[in-house]
Amino acid sequence: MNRFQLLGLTLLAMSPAVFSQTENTSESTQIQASTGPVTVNSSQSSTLPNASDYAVQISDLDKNGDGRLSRREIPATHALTFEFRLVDRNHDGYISATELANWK
Ligand SMILES: [Ca+2]
Ligand SMILES: [Ca+2]
Repeated sequence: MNRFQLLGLTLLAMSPAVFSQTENTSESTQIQASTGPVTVNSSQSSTLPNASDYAVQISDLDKNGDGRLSRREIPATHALTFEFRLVDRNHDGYISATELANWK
């Protein structure tokens, strides 16, 4: 019983705001394995890309200053993460300023 009670409290604590602020990719995977897809569905709906994500500039996320964005530099919940393959038109693993401009 204690395990179930703990799990319930954990799920209650995971509000959409928490999901959007933390990198929860591995965390949500664990939840999916232990409790089924219900929690995962709610987390997916709460992490849909924000409209403001589409106004991003290279300099906003370019942590190493090389003028392009790698997957590591983009937050897990950012719209660019979901559309990386589409935006990276030459499939070099990086999003350039030109590719980002074409995305908007
Ligand atoms: Ca970079
Ligand atoms: Ca590219």
